[in-house]
Amino acid sequence: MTHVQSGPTCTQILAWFGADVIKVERPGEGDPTRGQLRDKPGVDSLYFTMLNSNKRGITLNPKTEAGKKIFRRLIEQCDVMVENFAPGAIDRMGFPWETIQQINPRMIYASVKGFGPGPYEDCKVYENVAQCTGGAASTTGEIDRVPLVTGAQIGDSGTGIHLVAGILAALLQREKTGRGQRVTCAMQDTVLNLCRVKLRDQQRLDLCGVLQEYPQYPNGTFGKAVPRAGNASGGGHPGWIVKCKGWETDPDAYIYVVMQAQAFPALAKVIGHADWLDDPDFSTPNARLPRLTHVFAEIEKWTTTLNKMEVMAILNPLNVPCGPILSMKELAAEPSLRNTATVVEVDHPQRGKYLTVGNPIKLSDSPSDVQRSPLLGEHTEEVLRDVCGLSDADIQAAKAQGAI
Ligand code: CAO
Repeated sequence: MTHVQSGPTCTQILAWFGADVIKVERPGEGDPTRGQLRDKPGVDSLYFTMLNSNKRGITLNPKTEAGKKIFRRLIEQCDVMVENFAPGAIDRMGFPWETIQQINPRMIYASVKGFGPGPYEDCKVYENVAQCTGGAASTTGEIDRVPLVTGAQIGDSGTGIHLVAGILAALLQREKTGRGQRVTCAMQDTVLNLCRVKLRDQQRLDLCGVLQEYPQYPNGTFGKAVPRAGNASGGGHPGWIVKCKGWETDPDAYIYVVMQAQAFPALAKVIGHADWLDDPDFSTPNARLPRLTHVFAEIEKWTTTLNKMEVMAILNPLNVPCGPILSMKELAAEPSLRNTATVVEVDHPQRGKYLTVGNPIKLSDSPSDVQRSPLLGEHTEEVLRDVCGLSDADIQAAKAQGAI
């Protein structure tokens, strides 16, 4: 019972782990993402196909009489029910948690909502709303510029993945107790969880008045809340994005360099600053903190003489942690990601071949075999027969009612 992104990412991972995931969609329309951001008329969008791999698809309207009976049967037969509709939608269909528990005490019922219990619990929430209300936007962006949302879908896909963890824990618990349970994940909570280090910094700011590893230190000003910090590292070792050769015309000609304390001597030498190692202003991490802007500017003088892959090739053997800014174009073509099935080509009866991101979680005994997404209602009859035990006559009657 999932739609759009957060719920489908959760069930897609479960399907890659081998679950028989039955996606239940509204007859005639289906998940709205089937038709959103379409690149080919009349063909399921990449938005849909890339979030619904390895699932069977049925149409079912639990608001009809026949639909309610079928839905009840599904609850009896299945292990886990996942939904991410607006608050109260499943209750309004006539299936509150108490009813679901009564029908199948072993059922694990998992939901994504925008907010947890409190003043906003009835609100509808999309990705960027969660990023803004969970602390990500406030702490992302250039210093003194507008808050920024990130391209990583931490609210939607992030919550879906958190929900997977809850479901698997509940399944393990059920193996011991025989009882199912309710699993809930709020998108605001997930984003805040992923922004944990910024709440760390809030408390450090409250105590110390400054954050020494932030670019605002020592010459800028700190307010009461954790500020936006550009590309500062957020960890115990300073880091920054520096330009590489070609940056004037290539928007991705940059590399992230982490100034890890133990690798600093090698980094200083390779950029032509062996002098820093005996200079009390640069020789220790604490001495460098007020001079980070200068240090990264000197690193950049060196990186702009090389392309980002050359910088990577030189710094990695020196144990300097660094990462080139890889574009989606480059990632799509990266052979190592194809070899590990992290980027996979899938065939689809309507659209032909397309790329998708495979399972990022690798299990040694249970590799994921990425399959295409289902067409709308593709498996309705098969599931109603095999899982729900309906006869041909029952199926025809449900069809006549518009239940499927
Ligand atoms: N048959 C008949 N009706 C169905 C159905 C089916 N198979 N599946 C869903 N519906 C109905 C629901 O019952 C609901 O109707 P009511 O409002 O009358 O009860 C309606 O379709 C869908 O409701 P919605 O409010 O969830 O949909 P929306 O497009 O207006 O809102 C969203 C979308 C994402 C904002 C909202 O679902 C939401 O806040 N979800 C929780 C947070 C979440 O997951 N956000 C992530 C969004 S992107 O991943």
